[in-house]
Amino acid sequence: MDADADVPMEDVSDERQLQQSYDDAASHHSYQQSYSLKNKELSKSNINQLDDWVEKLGKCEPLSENEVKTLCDMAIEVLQYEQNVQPVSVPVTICGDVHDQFHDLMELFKIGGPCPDTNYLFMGDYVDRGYYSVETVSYLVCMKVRFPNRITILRGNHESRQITQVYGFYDECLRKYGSATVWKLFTDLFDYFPITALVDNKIFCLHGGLSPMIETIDQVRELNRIQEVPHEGPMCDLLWSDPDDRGGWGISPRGAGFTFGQDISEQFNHTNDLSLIARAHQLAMEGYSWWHQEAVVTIFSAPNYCYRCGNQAAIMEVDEQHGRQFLQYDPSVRPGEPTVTRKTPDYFL
Ligand SMILES: [Mn+2]
Repeated sequence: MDADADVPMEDVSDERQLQQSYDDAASHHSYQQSYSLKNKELSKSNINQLDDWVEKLGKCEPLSENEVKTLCDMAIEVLQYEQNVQPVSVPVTICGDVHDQFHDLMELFKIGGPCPDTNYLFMGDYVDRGYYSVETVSYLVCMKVRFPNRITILRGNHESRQITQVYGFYDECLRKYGSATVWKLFTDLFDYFPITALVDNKIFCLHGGLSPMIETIDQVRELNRIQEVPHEGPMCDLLWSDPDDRGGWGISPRGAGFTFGQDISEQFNHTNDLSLIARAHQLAMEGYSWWHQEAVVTIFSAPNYCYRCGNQAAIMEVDEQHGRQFLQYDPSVRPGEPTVTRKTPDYFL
């Protein structure tokens, strides 16, 4: 079942003109500049400020517009030097769609362990669908700036100007800030998010899936990612595609990206010496689902998606020996809501 199947197709075909203007705006950025800032240490005052923001956001209180501006400036300093295929070391805990279920994100950090004690890799879709996009994305970006080597945040298909205007983030910014300024700050920042990660050269992680225009991981490295998510082409496919039971490439019912079969996954993993493709983007009732005889795994980390799907969420721990363990969890108990008996998370290989 598609994560987006319960709503009208995210058809972006009518917005090419809008796309062009974003492309123009983004094209002057060159992220592969000098690395002089890469290892810049956070000052004590920056650390204090970030810790204050994390504490405030932890109570689900949004930052002020000025604070968001400062945060996004700091985040660009970090993210512009990350790569299209961001290298990540083990151990790491890999997470799928969070959307804007802020309280469930707090539950995720309880289940998986607090950052930076646990290393995290999030595979996109932090905004849209619910009520706390602002708090959720602010929190994750704060953690990224505070602990840049402990948390990786990839771009999902919802980290886009067009999609967020339809599915909630834009309206939420207007509601909470009275203008679109914060929406613009964050959507400009999304252009800098890495689009894929490579865990210990063996697990290729991305939001959507494969592209018929990408045979090797080096081809992903050659893309210019600092732009709005295009409507077609390799960068679009990486954020939109889905695995399928049918072999070969297929037309995606989403209107963007492709479906890809087991033959495609096996070839890609063989060509690139991979053990696994980890991706998100689709609802999984148990929080994760295997595809293509374990060549591909879907991880979905938004329990009871949209507050009504009744699914469990999961995250995948990868240890130093590349052992994998899924941790499943149910929706968090929210203040004011009736307390329900919560299942103990299942731990298994
Ligand atoms: Mn998605």
